[in-house]
Amino acid sequence: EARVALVAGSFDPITNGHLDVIQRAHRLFGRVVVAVLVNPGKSPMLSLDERLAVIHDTVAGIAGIDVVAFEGLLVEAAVTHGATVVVRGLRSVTDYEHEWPMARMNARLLPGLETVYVSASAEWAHVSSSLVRQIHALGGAIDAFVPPAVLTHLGRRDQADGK
Ligand code: COD
Repeated sequence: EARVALVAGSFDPITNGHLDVIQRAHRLFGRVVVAVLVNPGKSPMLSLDERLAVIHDTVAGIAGIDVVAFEGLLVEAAVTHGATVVVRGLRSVTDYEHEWPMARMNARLLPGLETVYVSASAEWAHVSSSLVRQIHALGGAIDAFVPPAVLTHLGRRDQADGK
């Protein structure tokens, strides 16, 4: 029986690095739930609705990938959506140091929940949402780092703002 993999994050905005992790999780497990954290912290670039819409547009047409919002504990989202494995991307030793206690804690909170890591692709390992937000806020081009739907969405918003 196919396992459902949970790929959770703030996705503010989704980057090509995230998309790579989602596609690889899909290849490994066949079914993926992309879980978008409701509150991504201070000064979000995209609202929850925008982050959901952008990810929907990006994975549209790929059978077996669902996009949901979640609030509260990751383990609760896993239970709600029937996921038994969490897939995370690892860019660096620093990522691992941050990831290890989360993986162990999540397994304590939900026995049997496994965390699987995919190593970041060399092409995207330097890309993070926070750098993309910074570049965009300062007027730089982000099109090399994010799926096209991010740009479409930002373009629509600028139009609505009369920019
Ligand atoms: N290449 C490969 N992987 C990447 C890249 C890249 N360029 N960029 C990011 N990633 C990976 C990250 O390593 C991560 O695996 C994933 O993509 C998502 O990244 P982010 O930064 O968007 O999301 P995070 O790390 O901020 O998400 C954190 C969670 C939402 C998972 C976390 O806050 C959480 O679990 N919150 C719920 C509360 C909870 O349960 N807390 C207790 C946990 S023990």
